[in-house]
Formats: sequence, structure tokens, C-alpha cells
Amino acid sequence: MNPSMELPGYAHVYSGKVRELYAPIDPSTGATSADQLLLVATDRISAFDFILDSEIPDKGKVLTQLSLWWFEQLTDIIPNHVISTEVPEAVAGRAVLVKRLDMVPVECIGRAYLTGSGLAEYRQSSSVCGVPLPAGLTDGSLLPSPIFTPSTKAPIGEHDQPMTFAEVAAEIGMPVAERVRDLTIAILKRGNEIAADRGILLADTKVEFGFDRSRPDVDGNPSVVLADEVLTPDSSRFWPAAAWQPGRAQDSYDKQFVRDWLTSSVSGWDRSSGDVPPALPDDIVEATRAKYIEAFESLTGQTFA
Ligand code: Q0Z
Repeated sequence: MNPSMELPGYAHVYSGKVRELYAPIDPSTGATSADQLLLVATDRISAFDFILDSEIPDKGKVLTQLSLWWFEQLTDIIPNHVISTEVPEAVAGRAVLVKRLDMVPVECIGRAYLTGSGLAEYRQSSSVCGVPLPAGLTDGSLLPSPIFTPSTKAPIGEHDQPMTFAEVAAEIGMPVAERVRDLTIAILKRGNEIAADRGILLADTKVEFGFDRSRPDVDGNPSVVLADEVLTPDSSRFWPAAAWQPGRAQDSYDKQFVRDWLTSSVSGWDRSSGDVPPALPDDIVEATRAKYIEAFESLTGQTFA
């Protein structure tokens, strides 16, 4: 898919690493909508912090359909931003029309297992984002209970910085900080309850919340709504449960073929060189596409059409 394709009736507003953001144009005034956005998931894929030259056919559709399914599984926990899946034919299945929210300026991350930047922080301080953890944890350890490990929202290309809960509260106020913390943990728990039956572990997840000014809560404050994508392999670490073995880096449910090929001698790529990775061979692209579809089908029980 073209990185930021022309969509008649929509103005392109932002390019993410693998997704695009548009705003509907009011046909009578020509003004871009202040209350709606179109989120488009492309087939782009990242690995080792690079956007690869190769796309994975249908990845954007699979992740969009998976996110929509998760939103439905979470409606008793929190309302979401989805308005409609009636979108231009050119982005059918991969785009969602959503309510434009005032986004909470914090990355809300929940962790059920320890890995990645959380593990690095734990090794330095025995804690993550100010949450003390027991001694003896290793890469992939199940945490005693899921933890909230928020971070700053850094501009693209820069790295998010861990925040303590007190820093989040100072930025957005204690009541909202407590609400997004509790929601993040509840979403991760529900996700793991459902995924466990399907042989998938959700190590961690990043969720985004926004305020809906048009929908005051019981106290008259704007209500908090779940936004963006939720519990997809791009926002979460999915691990095959059968291969889980703390003490080493876990296999990635979706990207393992890509990582294994890129780091194998046959790719000719040196991860430490700083060079951009080469294009993927067709069989790696196809095997990776099959993994995304497998994740969708085993989680939802639906067939990916
Ligand atoms: C999401 C993103 C990208 C997709 C802003 N409901 C909302 N209201 C206001 N803003 C957003 C949302 Cl979801 C929003 N993002 C991240 C970037 C494509 C999503 F390029 N940024």
C-alpha cells in the first residue's frame, strides 16, 4: 500500500510507522472534521526497529479485524472510539472511522511477563517504573501480578522514557491516572484470560486512551475511551505458550520467521552494522502472513476472509 495514498473525501493528517491517519472532509464546507478520524493499517512491518522494505500482504486487514474483535471483548470494561467500518473501498477491511478524542498524553503499558525494556530496567534497579519486583526474575518471567509501566510519548524516532505512577498523576491528575492504570491492567488480564485458551500468552501491551468531550461521566468530567488499536501483535508481545521458557528471549508469535531470517547468515545482514535490512524472501513473507492469520483465527474462532 502507498505510504499515504490519496483517499478522496479525506485529508491525510499523519503517518505512523505502519499506520496512516486521515480526517474526513465535510463535502459542504470543505473543512476537515474536528470530531472524526480514519485510521488505516498498512501492510508495513517493523523488525529490529526498522520498517522493512517488504510488506506482508493482508497484515493491515488482519490487525484491524483483530483489534475490532478485541474492542467487542472489552466493551464491559471500557467504551471504545469506533464509529463505523464503512470506509472507502480502497481501504476496505483495513480502516476504521473513529471518534476524534483528546488523547491522554501517556503511553499506557501493562506487563504480565518481564522482557524488553522492562527487563533492562529491572536489572538496573529491581523495579520497573517505580514498581518494586521480587529478586530472581529473568527474561520471560511471569510477574507476580500484572503491572502498569507507563512511558512518555516520544516523537517518532525518539525513545519513550519510563514514567513512575507519581509522574503520570502529576501530568494528568490522580483520578485519571488511577483510571487508566486500572483499565490497562484490566484489559491485559482479560486479554490473557481469552488468549490462554488459544495457546497464546500476552506478555505486555500498550493501550491508548482519550477523553470524549461529548460524553461526560457521572461527575461531569469527559469520559475516558479506549482508542487506537488494541491487543494486536503490533501493540503487544504475543508468545506461543507451548514454547514459553523463562531465562531466554521468547519466540515471537508473529515475527519469528522474519527475525530468524534477518539474523541468519543467508540474509547477508549484520544487525550491528546500522545498515537497513534487506527485502524478505517470498517464503518468509508468506510464512509471516500465515502467522498473522493464524493468530487472528485462533483468537477469534473466525475464518479470515
Ligand atoms: C491515534 C496513530 C497513525 C493510526 C492520534 N480516536 C483518536 N482521536 C485522536 N487521535 C487519535 C485517535 Cl485514535 C490518534 N494516533 C496514533 C497514528 C495512524 C494511529 F499514523 N494518533
